[in-house]
Amino acid sequence: MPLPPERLPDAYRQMLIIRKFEEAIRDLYQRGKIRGSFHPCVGQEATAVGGCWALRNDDHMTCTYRGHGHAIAKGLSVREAMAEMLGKRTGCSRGNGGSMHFTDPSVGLLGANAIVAAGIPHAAGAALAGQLQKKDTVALAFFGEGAVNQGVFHETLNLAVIWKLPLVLVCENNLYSEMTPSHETTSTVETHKRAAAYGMPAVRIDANDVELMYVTVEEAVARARAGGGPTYIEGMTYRLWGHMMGDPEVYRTKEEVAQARENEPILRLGRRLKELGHTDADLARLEAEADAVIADAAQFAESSPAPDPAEALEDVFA
Ligand SMILES: Cc1ncc(C[n+]2csc(CCOP(=O)(O)OP(=O)(O)O)c2C)c(N)n1
Repeated sequence: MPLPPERLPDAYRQMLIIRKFEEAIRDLYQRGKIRGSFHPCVGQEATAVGGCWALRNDDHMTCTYRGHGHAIAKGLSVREAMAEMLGKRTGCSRGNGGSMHFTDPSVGLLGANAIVAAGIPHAAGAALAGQLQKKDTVALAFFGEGAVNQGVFHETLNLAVIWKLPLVLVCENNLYSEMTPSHETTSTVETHKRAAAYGMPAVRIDANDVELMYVTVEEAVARARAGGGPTYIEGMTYRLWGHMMGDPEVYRTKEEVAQARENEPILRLGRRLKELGHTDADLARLEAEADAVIADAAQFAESSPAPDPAEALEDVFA
């Protein structure tokens, strides 16, 4: 089932919220209000929105350290996400996790993960749990193409087929693993061919097209829910900002990035909305609504208290 055209303005606003979230936290980082670094998803908003919008609230999702967009698209409150970035008690992980540990079980967000490929078996575990409990829930794992050389990637894909797990594997192929062009590290850069070798449906798509992303994931989710097992989707995209704050970006040219900007998902959805008859004023109104969400979240986060040092060990298991 395609994304109905009447939902496209909402998708545009949602992608803008994610883009503006990254812009706002870059500003806070530069003002010294966010410690450490973070990994922006600017340019990859369509994989997050198209992918997560095809899921139900009770479906599970895991994502990577580049996961702010995935988390927000799955339903994490923007206020809680912003507060987590600032290490505040009102953050989704009570200020203890930060950028790479966005988690909210109430919306099926099992967690972002800093370990390359680690979210893949976690999602498979959630899929297995749903299967054993005879629920019709599905789990989706987002990961980068750098994950395909990790052992757990292969172990999980193998078992997912054998056990017919209700699992959707979404590889966001942005051509670079951290700061290394993927063809320098990966023998089969068309990663869906690896997945196909395990015996599951595997496709490669233009994932900067949010409608295509949505319909592809939606079909995979429907198959998984009906007992048809896992699907692999390799979504071709591009990271417009550096790998992390402070990345000198010496591994790619400015011309390459400028060219990629012509193909970025928000610009493309804006063009599509205009083809459908939406006006510049309509798009400006959606952008103003996104700005308001971010301003509210920033105000909430900045005015929230820091965690009390006495709480430091409260969520520690052992
Ligand atoms: C197991 C493991 N090895 C190494 C690293 C260091 N590391 C951080 S990001 C990264 C590259 C990941 O590339 P990719 O999966 O393509 O994701 P992208 O950064 O492009 O989103 C590496 C090797 C890590 N976090 N985890």
